[in-house]
Amino acid sequence: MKIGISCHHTYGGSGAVATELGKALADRGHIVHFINRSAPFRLGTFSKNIFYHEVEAVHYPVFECPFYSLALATKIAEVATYEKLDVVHAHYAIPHALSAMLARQMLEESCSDARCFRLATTLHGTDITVVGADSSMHGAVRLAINKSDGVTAVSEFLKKETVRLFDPRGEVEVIPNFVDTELFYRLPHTREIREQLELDSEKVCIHISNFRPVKRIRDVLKTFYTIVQRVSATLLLVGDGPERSEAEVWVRENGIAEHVRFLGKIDDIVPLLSVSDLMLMPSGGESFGLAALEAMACGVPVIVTNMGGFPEFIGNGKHGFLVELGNVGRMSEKALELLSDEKKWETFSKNCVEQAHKYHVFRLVEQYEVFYTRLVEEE
Ligand code: GMT
Repeated sequence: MKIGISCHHTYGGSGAVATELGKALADRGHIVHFINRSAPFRLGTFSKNIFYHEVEAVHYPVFECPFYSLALATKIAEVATYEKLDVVHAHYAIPHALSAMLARQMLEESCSDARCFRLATTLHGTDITVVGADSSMHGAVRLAINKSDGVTAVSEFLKKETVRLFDPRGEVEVIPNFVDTELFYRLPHTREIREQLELDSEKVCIHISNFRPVKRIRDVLKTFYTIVQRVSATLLLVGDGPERSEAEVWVRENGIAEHVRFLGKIDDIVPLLSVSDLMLMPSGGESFGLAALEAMACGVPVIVTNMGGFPEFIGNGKHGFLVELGNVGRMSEKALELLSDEKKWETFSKNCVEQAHKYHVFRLVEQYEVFYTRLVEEE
């Protein structure tokens, strides 16, 4: 098949999922065209069957801001025509699915017998739970969902939220996030990485996110604060975003700065996960939580909240612990339980790897292939 993919190129789960899916489809012989503002952060170097088309929105003094969504629609229409795309897969209802919808109208307008692509939309979370819930965007998200030929959500939780908030006309299929366990595994030799991070024999906690309020960085820091009072530990903070500066102030004011490393945005997180003993992810409403699955693939147990998509793939007392939102006391108690019991940690770590294998990219890419085939055959 010839598949166009449009996604956010920035550091985050949806871009990672879209890019890894594109790469896996290309490996299986499909031709994949990324149509984006910038190359997605995990795309890497040239690879057979993958093409990248950059969308440039015009900067003109009369316009207050460039019309990216319109430029994207025009580019999708162009690529669909010249490359004869079977499917355009939009990751996020807005702007990608809306732009693809508009692209389709452009094609219908320009040539009535043009063979048009089918529109697949994957909902990742924020477009439903935050943006779509805002009245200014609600109608746009609903239209994008209803005009897509097929819609997937990354968890049962997100599917339920979509149905509750938008009452879509068609079915929403759940295809969960996935991980390539051939790339995400615990590296056996970590001495050099530990040296680079100036780690001694202490326990290592990790948090990876875009530091948005939903990630509750303050809960990460408070949990770690209690941990480091009891055991020798370092916290690796990977990523960047609006709450980072405040977090830097907090660790200084609370006297734990020497135990916390702000590493910024790092694409290859496997070496960091390989030296980690525990992931802290106390988010308030994660539609899936890809970073947790990637940590589990590297044998890192997780402390997460008991909400959103987490309970669908993380077993409480098996792969880590699911704790009520904001209960940092319980989070640190459970973290310490794991960090101070080697045998228990080993069992959890093994369970995590086994669980991550159930979400191997090979399995999930097949589900996407079946989904695309159905859309094309339904035409
Ligand atoms: O979590 C973020 O803020 C990034 C966001 C994105 O758009 O990249 O992640 C969303 O999509 C991921 C991939 O499907 C999910 O694993 C994340 O849980 C989801 N984030 C939220 O729901 C907050």
